[in-house]
Amino acid sequence: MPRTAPSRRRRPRRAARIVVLVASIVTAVVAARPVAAHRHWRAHDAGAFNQRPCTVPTMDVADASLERFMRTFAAANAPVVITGLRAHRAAFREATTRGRMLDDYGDVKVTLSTANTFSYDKVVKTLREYIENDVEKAVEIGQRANETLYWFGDHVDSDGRNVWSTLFAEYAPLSLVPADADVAFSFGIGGPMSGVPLHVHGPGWSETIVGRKHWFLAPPTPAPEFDPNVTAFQWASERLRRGHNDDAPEEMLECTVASGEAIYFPNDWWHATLNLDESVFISSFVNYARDGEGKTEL
Ligand SMILES: O=C(O)CCC(=O)C(=O)O
Repeated sequence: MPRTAPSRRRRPRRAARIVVLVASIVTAVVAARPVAAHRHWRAHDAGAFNQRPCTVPTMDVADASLERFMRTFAAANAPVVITGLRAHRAAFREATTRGRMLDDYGDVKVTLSTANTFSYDKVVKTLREYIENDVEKAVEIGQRANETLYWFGDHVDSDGRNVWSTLFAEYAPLSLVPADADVAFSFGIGGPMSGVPLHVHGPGWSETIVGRKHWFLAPPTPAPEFDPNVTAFQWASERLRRGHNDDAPEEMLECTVASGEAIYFPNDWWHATLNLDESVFISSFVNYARDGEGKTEL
């Protein structure tokens, strides 16, 4: 009897076992390999802007009702900051971590505006390029507004789809928004000292989800004087250095709106914004023409 026959029959099984073993080792090694962990959004030392007093009236969400807001602030066309929202926003914060934005939306093309008042130019990049190149770098004094890119507001793709509707569905509207009002959301991410110079439009809310956003607000008249081609950071820094207020004497209100806070910007009020940290935020532009009940329990 040839002695080689049995071993030839066993060899394929042994080879298969070796293949399975190698495959399991490779799988285990790949699984154990640390996934490139994404860092968190970063806080920033905003210098003199770390400690600005808030001159806008504030109200805790627990004391706020739609009726009280409409009577006290909407009817008077006056701004207000709502505090105490952070505990209600854990899920939305989780959906908008730096890692989730990169993993879930990194390849989505976003339309960026230049950071001047009239947002003259638009630049399209992937969200990953924007986060890793633009948000990463704090805006500096002397940086030109038309070379400073900012993402908020423009969220409809060229084919008319809104890839952000899934994310927006996770954001429960504020209770101070009437249930039957027309609401348009505008979501954004900004790097340290980015923002928008003075401009006006209809009323709405801006909630800071992550980071801090400093707001400047002035009533519709008199219109403040400003250079629309200077970044919000440069304008705000020069204003601070001058001892402020020659642009809109005594009328310019300021407040840092931190994570879990929302500001109401009334119709036609001038406003400028300055993100102090890497910040995530969402605005709700509201048609307050129609009255109604608040939407949620927030
Ligand atoms: O969030 C910002 O920085 C700008 C918000 C704003 O002013 C707007 O949406 O018009």
